[in-house]
Amino acid sequence: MIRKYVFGEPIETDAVEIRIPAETKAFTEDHIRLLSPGRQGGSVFVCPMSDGDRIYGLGENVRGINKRGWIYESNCSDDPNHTEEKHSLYGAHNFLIFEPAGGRERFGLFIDCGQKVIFDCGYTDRKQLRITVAEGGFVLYILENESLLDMVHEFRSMIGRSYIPPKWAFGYGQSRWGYRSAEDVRQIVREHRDQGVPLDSVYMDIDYMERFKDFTVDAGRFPDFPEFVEEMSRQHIHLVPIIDAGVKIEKGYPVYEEGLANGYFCKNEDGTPFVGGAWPGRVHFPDVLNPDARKWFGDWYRVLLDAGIEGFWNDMNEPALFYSEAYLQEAFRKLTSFRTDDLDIWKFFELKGTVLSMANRPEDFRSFYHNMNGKMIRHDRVHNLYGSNMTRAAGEAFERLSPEKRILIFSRSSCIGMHRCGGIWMGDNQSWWSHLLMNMQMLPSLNMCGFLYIGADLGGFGSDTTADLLIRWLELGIFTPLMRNHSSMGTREQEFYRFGEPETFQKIIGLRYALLPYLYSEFMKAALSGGMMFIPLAFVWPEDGMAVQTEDQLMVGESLMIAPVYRQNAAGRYVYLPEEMKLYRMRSAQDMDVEILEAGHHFVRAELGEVLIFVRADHLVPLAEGGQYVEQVNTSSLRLMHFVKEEAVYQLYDDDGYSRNVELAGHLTEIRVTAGGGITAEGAMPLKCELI
Ligand code: MIG
Repeated sequence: MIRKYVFGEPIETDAVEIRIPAETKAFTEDHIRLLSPGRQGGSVFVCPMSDGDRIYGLGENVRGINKRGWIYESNCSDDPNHTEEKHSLYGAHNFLIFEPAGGRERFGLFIDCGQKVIFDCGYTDRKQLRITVAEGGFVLYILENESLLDMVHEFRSMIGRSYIPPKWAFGYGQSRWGYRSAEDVRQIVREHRDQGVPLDSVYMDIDYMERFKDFTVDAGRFPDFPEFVEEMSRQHIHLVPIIDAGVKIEKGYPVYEEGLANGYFCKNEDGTPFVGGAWPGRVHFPDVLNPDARKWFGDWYRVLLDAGIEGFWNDMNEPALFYSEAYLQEAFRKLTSFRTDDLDIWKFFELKGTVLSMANRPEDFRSFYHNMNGKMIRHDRVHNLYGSNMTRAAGEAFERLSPEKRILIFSRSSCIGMHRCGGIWMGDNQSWWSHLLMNMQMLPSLNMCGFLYIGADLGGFGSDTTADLLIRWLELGIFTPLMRNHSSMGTREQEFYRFGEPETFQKIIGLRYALLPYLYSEFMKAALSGGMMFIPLAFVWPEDGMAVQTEDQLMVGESLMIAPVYRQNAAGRYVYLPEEMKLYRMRSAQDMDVEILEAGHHFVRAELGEVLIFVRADHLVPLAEGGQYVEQVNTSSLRLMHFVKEEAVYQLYDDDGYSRNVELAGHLTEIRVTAGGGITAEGAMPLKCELI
């Protein structure tokens, strides 16, 4: 059951795909009360909370799966320090489910708008959920449903099918900010292939461009780029270049010239293009909220598609603003004035602040405009839609330019709605053990909001990693659809071959490739049915008080539960089993030991390099032989991890890995195992199976 309420005059976000008639009577919900339908200061909703009430959702954010006890802000931010006290990261995901401890009714809530929204989940008052929508119109949806999982399905049916990448994008990717030349890339590929560590993609960060100009490739460092793309593709490697939001201001640079001539950049109040600072220096921001400008910007991806590129990542699209030209000038003036000042401590702080607070100033975000169908809309009203629409520009262009084949695209900034045209990565995390846990806890919240193709920088982006952190992180990363090792310039090098134990990496990453038939099936089934791939235990065992509190284990798809180790020097961890399960302790796809564990609390041994996979009763996990790249994985000969008490049935999904039309290309095989060990496989594809 979905009810829709319109407040003021909302700006269309295109987040919701189905037509839902708006309620004609005033807002009168039992669950949540409208405190002030204010204009200035926004609208405020409140909902009392009792002990044990929980809040799920809100997508990309810090802290646990249950969001209660902190205050979150949907305000897309370029903040590379994801510490616990932060309120916003790169995304704005305004969907939550309120799950009462007892008596009252569960409800879901989605606030559809592009301006700032504050979710005070019991921070100001422990007994109150308080939601404030900043000034401007918005649409509020209230959902009711039988269970948490049904509620997610209902929400997802509103917002439409999640983005589906090409299958190769489920392979392992190596990335680093700082690969400067074709030779750098060749070396990475050589190391992986020589040492038998599977690899499908190498990412190209801003270093590949000619002075950070979008849609250029530095000809000195990447001579004959199309030939290089071809050379890589012969080795089954996909190059994935980055695209930034800001377009360099430079006479003669065609992206700049065209954008300027057509008025496709964001504008100041006086109609001149807004000038900001980003990697290329002074930039204009393409007005991707204007449909014509969006199409124009998207068409530029063709330059790289024509060179043979099949995947992209979109960065700096919150948008990240190093400075605005206006503030820069003001800062210069101020700094000069300090020269003659006596600079007491307060003045000194002001001097420091003048420079240190230059980036991402709210005032600057209120100073420029978008042209939305002829109307000038101030940026802060639609701030949270900007990155989404940059990625939408790409997604829509790919549908035109590559109508048959799926193209990989994922974004840093996002908003609900963008889940239909791209995935996301979780941005600039750090090589901290706590961020491994944060990575895990973000996964289900993102799935709830429609984002299925997701992953974090494995090993950590900022700070120096260690071999054990990278290995433990990969032990989680082998389950995430986007599996990429990425790190920042200036940090310790993080490719597997920097650590002198190639076999460990070969085995762990190899396990990912063996699990591919299962992971791809679960991803596709989640995409096609509007379900989740990463599911909190609370959603599966809602009556089990212990399961409900377990936030460091997850179901991955229908058959298996993971319990990653996220503490340094731990040789195992505590695991809670809501029911009897079969543990596969895996050192590789071939080397494992198996035991059945009863329901309850366990300390489970997991040495470095051992992955714990718990299989549910009457469930199967198909395992392939593996391969050096996705295309090499043979999905027609499978070993079955299984825990069969009566009978287990598994629907295996597969397709050609490329076709956009998955309805046509996709096929299911039903694998059935009976208690006696009988196996049958029925479906489109001939399949050989054996039990392990
Ligand atoms: O201001 O392109 O999140 O993945 O390596 C930093 C350089 C800009 C931020 C991205 C990161 C990328 C980096 N970028």
